[in-house]
Amino acid sequence: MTEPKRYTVTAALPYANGPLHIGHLAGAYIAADIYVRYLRLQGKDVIFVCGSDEHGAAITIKAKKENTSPQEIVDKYHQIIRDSFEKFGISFDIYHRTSEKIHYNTSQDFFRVLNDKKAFEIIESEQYFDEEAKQFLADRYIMGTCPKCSNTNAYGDQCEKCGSSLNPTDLIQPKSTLTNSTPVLKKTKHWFLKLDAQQEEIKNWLEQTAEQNNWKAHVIGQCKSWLNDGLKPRAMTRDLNWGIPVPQEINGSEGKVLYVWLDAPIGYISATKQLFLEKATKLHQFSYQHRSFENCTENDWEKYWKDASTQLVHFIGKDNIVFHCITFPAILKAHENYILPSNVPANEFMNLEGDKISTSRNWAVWLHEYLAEFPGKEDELRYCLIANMPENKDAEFTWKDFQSRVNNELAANVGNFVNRVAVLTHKFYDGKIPSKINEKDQAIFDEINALTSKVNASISAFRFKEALQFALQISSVGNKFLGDNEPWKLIKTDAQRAEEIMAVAVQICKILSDVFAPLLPQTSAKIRTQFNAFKDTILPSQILFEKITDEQIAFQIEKLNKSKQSNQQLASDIDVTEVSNSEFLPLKPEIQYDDFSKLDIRTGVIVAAERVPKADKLLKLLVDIGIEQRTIVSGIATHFQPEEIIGKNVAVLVNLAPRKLRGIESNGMILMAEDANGKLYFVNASDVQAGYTIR
Ligand code: B3M
Ligand code: ZN
Repeated sequence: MTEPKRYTVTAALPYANGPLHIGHLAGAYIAADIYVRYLRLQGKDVIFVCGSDEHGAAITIKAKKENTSPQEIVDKYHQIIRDSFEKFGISFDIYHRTSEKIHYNTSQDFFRVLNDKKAFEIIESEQYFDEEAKQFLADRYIMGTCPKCSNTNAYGDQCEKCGSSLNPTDLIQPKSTLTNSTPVLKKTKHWFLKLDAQQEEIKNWLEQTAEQNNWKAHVIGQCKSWLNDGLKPRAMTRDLNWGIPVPQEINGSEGKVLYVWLDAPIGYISATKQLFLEKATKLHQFSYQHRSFENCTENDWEKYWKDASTQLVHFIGKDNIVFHCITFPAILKAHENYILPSNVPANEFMNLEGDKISTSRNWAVWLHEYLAEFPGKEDELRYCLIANMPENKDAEFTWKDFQSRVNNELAANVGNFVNRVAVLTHKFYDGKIPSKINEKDQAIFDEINALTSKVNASISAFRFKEALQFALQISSVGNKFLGDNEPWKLIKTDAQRAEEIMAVAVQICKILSDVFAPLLPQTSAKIRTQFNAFKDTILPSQILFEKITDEQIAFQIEKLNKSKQSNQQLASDIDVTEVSNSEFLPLKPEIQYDDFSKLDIRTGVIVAAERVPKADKLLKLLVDIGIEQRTIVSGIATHFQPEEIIGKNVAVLVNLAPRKLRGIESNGMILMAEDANGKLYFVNASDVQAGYTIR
């Protein structure tokens, strides 16, 4: 395959509806950042684009939850996310947002072109409409009972209890979450991308590209299962008031916005346009680029999206595979003139302490909190997330593992090596770097160079975990080299040899700093600084990695336990309602007030009670109802002893027609409450006397 001329690397646009957590980092951003830093170091022409995804129901639902406007939500979280990325050192060339004008224009232009090229068909279908809120309901705005498992809180697109994927019309007793009213089906027209017509074309392209570029098995596997099911037309518009309007001049556009999954990936393109616009006008500040943009023009963005010698790579999490491997390529193909991705090295999910990361359950390690609680330790987290990266299967982050990896791998291996070299250089040579290398030490360099090549090959193949392991082997080799040669002893017997050994050791530190540059950029920079860029005299030695203490870990685990406790509380509250929902009797049909007012219910006091002979269940009661005393026969003998209920306040239905039970005329009925297990309780108002009306 010919070497690409340039690279366009994208990382999924996070929804601006919440802060970032470690799942985001491990899913897409660290992988993308390693790859891009690596390409830059190889002198490649590469751009790295990302931004906030500010449309879709994800945003409007969050706004509703926080009782604010979608605009406030996206403004707030865009800042938080952007800030966390920057502090953590994810080296985007631009972090854009989909609310920018340039993005609206780009997306609407795409829509126009697709429309002109007949990539859409307009399909009329029935969708749920909330008559009170006067709007069509996005899937997530409809809740009801799951037809598969009877969960009463299933969403229009999915039941979170049994995991079934649903259509809103599958729900039993659907309710609008906006107004709690029952939505009605109403006809509406939408623009559907004719994916069915593109099936063969997409299939051929995918199979060929995946084969040629060695796509991950789980990624191509997911694509194949979509293709096997047969691609179906997919709606690219929505009836919503939050999003990019369908271009006005198109017939029937009123009230319609672009589907968020149409505009979001176009966000990569508009971010690129913005990047070159800023570069061309020299406005651009936030950049890790080494490549000079000096003579670029604002039109240069096109090379990164339209030139066949550009390689396009999308870094995403596995939940976004279909949109990046099928829908977006189909859009780009239908538009024509655009290149398609060469690879989509999606990661799987990172779990946390045995559970799925969940924003709503606050089961996450939030990036902004980590940055505040472990200042200057970005690489410690980055290291753990790479070492456990869910490249081909779900993986797990635990705080204990974090501690042991930092202490036993980073500090004990890398930190220890670099520190020993720095300390000895100060001790023996007043910090002056020994530089005389003896040819006979070539073998050690051969070994290390072989490892360096392996690191590079692994990064090129998107195997970041493996790359990190090879990188760590370099410092293991360094440690062993020092241990085998013991320069601290040699210095007394053979000073020249000791100096040669130390010269090799310093070189290994330099190689480590180079190899770590894409993987652990902060560490790489620290080593370089410590050794004064490997020129002349080094700086006073400093610890590279502090040990993570048991207290720090206990604090984090405690924090998670607190979320777990409040979740359990929440779950048990829910359980109570769920149990009672299923065990209470169904509600009776509605009655009018008149029906109710026929009942004459009064407070009473039991003045006497005795068993009814030969009737296990019956007690004969004398009840004071204020106006008179009544004999009432009640079926409560298996629940109460006669003597224990004398003096009890009760509620009595006094106008029930008399009836005879075991020969005794009963004049009324004592009201009882019965729980799910059949246990009975008196219904009473405390502190009242007999004779009051209950109504
Ligand atoms: N915002 C979904 C997500 O955050 C979506 C990705 C868009 S990438 C173009 O998982
Ligand atoms: Zn279900």
